[in-house]
Amino acid sequence: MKKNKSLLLALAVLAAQFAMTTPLAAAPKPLKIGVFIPGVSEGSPNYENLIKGAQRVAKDNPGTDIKVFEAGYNQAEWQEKLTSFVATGNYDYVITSNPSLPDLINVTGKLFPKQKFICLDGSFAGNPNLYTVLYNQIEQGYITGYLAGMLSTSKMPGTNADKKVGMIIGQHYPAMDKLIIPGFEKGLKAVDPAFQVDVRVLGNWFDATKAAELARSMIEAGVDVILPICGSGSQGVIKAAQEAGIYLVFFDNDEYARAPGTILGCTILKQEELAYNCLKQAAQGTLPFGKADVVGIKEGYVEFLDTNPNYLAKVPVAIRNKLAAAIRDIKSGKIVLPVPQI
Ligand code: RBF
Repeated sequence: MKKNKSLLLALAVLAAQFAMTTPLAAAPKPLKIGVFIPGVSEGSPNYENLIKGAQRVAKDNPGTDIKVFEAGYNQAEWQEKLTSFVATGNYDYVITSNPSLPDLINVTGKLFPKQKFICLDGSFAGNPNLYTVLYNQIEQGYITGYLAGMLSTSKMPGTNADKKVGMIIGQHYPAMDKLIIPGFEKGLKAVDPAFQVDVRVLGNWFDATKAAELARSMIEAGVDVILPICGSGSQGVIKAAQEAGIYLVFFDNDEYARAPGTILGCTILKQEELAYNCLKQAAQGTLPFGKADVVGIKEGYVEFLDTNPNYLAKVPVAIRNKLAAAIRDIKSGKIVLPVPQI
């Protein structure tokens, strides 16, 4: 008995020494995450990938609770819905993605001064409870425009001599007008300064029938490549492009499989990765709340998908080589595309 006691004592001393000298990695703690979707996730890859990023964190941190709230398409209701979501939630972090959200967070945040927010695809510095990350969409636009211009001036079937390509956008907003459109134009003009962009506004992020009509009228006017940025409305653009035998380039996500041979390029945002990394850092106490970051090609969060079989099969090698060179030039700093204040 005595022997057992002293053995136990020795073991306890050893265990205590081990605990003091060996810093064990902190076990991942369960989190309460609120995902606020300003719209509807289905058909909008940035939202779908935001949810996936949060779900990956939940896998790493067992016991984590995720609530996803879709605020719908009526933007006039978003402020009130954000406030109600935060009020009921008791979340460690509310994560969202949209350029218009920092302004709403600044209002709602005043009512809940302990709530931490993370906003991707948006930018605001100086709120100690908010961390934002903006994508360098000048780079994203440039790469996509450079490809669109080269496709449009190629001898590929369905193209014409007009130096005209199109965009169908959900609506105008500062990131669209100061980053995406100027970046796209810059890429086009790197192919030929005569290029013009025909920009049509859908007026929402879902109406595929109207998006198809806009695409048809553009195609009649001589557009042979279109970049749709209109959420689930893009399905209508795909239909019209397939009917007419023209080409599409896409933003945000790997969309090649939706229209093989029609969609000839995707410049994606690594939104799932970014959401995951931000939440992990927040949980570890290292996310710099109050700061506004920008990430682009160099940081690995904007990427052109150049190994897809549809891209390799359809896009001539001379075009692919030029695009690869432009991407290398952005990475090396030979082409600099800084992001202005939005
Ligand atoms: N993009 C989508 O794919 N789906 C949407 O429902 C959507 N809604 C938006 C609402 C507002 C008010 C703003 C400013 C942008 C919206 N976007 C939407 C665009 C999105 O933030 C991003 O700019 C594009 O997806 C291009 O990366």
